[in-house]
Amino acid sequence: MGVLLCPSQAFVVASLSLKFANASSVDASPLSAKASPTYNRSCNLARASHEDAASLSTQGISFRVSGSRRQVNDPAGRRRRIERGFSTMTTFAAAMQADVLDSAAEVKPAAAVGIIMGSDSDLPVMQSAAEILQLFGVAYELTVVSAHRTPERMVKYAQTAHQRGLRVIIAGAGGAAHLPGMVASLTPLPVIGVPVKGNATDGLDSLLSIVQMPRGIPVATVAIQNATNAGLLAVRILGLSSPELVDKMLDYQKGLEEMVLEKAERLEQLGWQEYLKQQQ
Ligand code: RP5
Repeated sequence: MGVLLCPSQAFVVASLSLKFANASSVDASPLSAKASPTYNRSCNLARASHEDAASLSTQGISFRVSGSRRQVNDPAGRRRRIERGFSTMTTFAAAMQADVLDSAAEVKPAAAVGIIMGSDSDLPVMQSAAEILQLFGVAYELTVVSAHRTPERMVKYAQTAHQRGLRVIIAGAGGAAHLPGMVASLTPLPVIGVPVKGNATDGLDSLLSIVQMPRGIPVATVAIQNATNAGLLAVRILGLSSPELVDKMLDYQKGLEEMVLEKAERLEQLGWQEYLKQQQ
């Protein structure tokens, strides 16, 4: 059994296979965990700066987490600290009796991108943005926020987004597509708008609603239905502070190039009639 502690609850986990953002995790040894700012965030220890601290006690064992350091006192009062960033909770498992959450093994990294849409009917289009973020390993959240049907929810979402750690918002909407623009007016974050094609028109209504923003409130608008590009643009924005994402983007672009070159070669070999026939 391994243990991950959050201030309000203690998680007992079968083995310390805990995952943290940035793929940082874990010692192999049971009952040890890596404390990191992300860990702290995951636990709501502190929307917290690196140095914020939280503590709790369980059956006489007290824990203090402060940034990337952790001290563990066992019941006998012996203090343990292994090294900056690590603690070993050797006496902890036996003492645990607090909330047991099996899902603790699935500690989610904080979302960097918020994907929102005016209706669940937009989801078949907006899922492409989520797929891209998954491909690049970018943490995201996804939900429905309607500018017209849930205006108060929209205001709250947009005004708190940057405080919650989001760095980019992707907003999709169809018809009178006011969501991206209104969200952009309420947040300092970059907003990427996805015009969704409705049933009544070809999507031009959504495109113009999203793209024709007044000076001062930009929305980066992608093509109608093109949530894929919204995801890719979000990755590129995040790449400004992540060399790893830049490398992944270069790989992705290389993949596109190879795909096209392969198609061109095949087309040239087969001739266009046979190529088309084989595509059907
Ligand atoms: C917009 O109205 C939504 O973004 C959606 O594209 C459109 C239709 O919504 P539903 O009637 O399908 O919920 O606000």
